[in-house]
Amino acid sequence: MIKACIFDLDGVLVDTARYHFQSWKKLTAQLGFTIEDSIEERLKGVSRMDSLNIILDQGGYKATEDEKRILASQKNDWYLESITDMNHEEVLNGVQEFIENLKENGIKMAVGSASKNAKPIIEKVGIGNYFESIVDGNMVIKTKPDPEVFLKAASDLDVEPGEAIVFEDSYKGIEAANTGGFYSVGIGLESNLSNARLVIPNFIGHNFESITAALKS
Ligand code: B16
Ligand code: MG
Repeated sequence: MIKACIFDLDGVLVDTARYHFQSWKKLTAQLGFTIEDSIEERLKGVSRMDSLNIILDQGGYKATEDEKRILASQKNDWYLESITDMNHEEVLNGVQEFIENLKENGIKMAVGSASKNAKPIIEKVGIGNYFESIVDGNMVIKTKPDPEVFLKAASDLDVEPGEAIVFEDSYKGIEAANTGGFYSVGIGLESNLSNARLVIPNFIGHNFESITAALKS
């Protein structure tokens, strides 16, 4: 029996990916190289430092650990600047109706995100009241594909992984959900999320009943 839903943040509840990517592009421009748009998929759900390593690697840029800390912090400053005016309009289409339906069905809800900025973003877009727990990148040691972030959220909600659905937009996040023993639902393209138990393009037209029925079929 499904008692809870755990949501990734970026790419599932809100569209912050473009702000992350713009800030990374600004950083690489400063360092004197450009990154391909195709790299964006690889950065989904990946921690700030791991993302920086992927980007520097692509540009063939060697940096010391101290320089990396400065670069990651510079990127985060630009990112925070760009999300200053985020508001409810940036909640992805169909999300508000979906979480409202879960609430009506008595389903517990949590967020499990790699982002260290998850809490202020959720408050800014005005959906904080729906979630009993927000587990962010500051609260875990192991990053996705390790299931720690989702296991912590399930424990906060007092449910077993087998009683919860995880919604994720990244391959690594789906892997984390599967390893943790959760039902995994991918948000996006089947071709990027082939490891998910179910893939939907977005939440438009979905409710608790339609998702649980699709997971059982
Ligand atoms: P921050 P999610 C992830 O969020 C993003 O997908 C990823 O692109 C970003 O690098 C990561 O958060 C860390 O974010 O720099 O704000 O700590 O998809 O796990 O909600
Ligand atoms: Mg995501």
